[in-house]
Amino acid sequence: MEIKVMKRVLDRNQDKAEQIRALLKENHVRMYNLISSPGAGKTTLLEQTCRHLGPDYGVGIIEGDVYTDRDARRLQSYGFPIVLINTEGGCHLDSNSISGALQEFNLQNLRLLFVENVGNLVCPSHFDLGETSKIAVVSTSEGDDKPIKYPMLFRDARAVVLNKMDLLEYTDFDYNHFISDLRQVNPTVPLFETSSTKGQGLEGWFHWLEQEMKEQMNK
Ligand SMILES: Nc1nc2c(ncn2[C@@H]2O[C@H](COP(=O)(O)OP(=O)(O)OP(=O)(O)O)[C@@H](O)[C@H]2O)c(=O)[nH]1
Ligand SMILES: [Mg+2]
Repeated sequence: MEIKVMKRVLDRNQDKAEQIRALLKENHVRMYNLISSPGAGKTTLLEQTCRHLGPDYGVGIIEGDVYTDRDARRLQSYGFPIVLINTEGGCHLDSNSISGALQEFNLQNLRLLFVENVGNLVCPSHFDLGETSKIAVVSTSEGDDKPIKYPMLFRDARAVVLNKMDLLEYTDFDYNHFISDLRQVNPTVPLFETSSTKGQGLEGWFHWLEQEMKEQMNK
């Protein structure tokens, strides 16, 4: 019985996600769904990315947070439209809430929409938001075993950011182990090794994003 209920929830979510994907495509907007465990550095990465792209790039942000507006406030100063979704205890965003949030944007002014999902490596991976791509963010202080323990996200991700590289030497994170597990789960996904607080290693991420946007223009 419970399984049937869950299937209905996921089916409904999937239908709405497909509608969102079509709407975004029609408006030439790419939507990136950032997923990580709490504190891996999603907001910090977004701060750096917003700073790099500048206010005229056509960026929008949907900030998913359980209760607070703290991350949305951190991102406010970059001058991009931000819509906050408080899940009130929910461990992930769903396509219905994204659909509501999209009505707050003028899609014709947007090229790139970032979604910061709720900090969680499991639930957000199961809910398609209609995104163009999922981005997995993981950090060295979480341990090197995440790709194998949470393969769904790493399998689906179009890019992986390994953040907090500045802390590598203070942890027991085994870099080779991480790479070998990641490649087992996803042999080809681009990997960016960054320190978002120190601003290191971000050029590759920025370059990849810009290439993605160029691809969009050529479509
Ligand atoms: N040393 C170090 N700290 C970082 C780095 N990136 C983020 N942090 C710190 O890690 C903490 C969490 O970063 P956030 O960007 O808020 O992480 P988040 O993934 O948005 O967290 P939630 O929204 O709670 O899931 C903050 O204190 C950041 O300053 C990094 O590359 N190196
Ligand atoms: Mg955050």
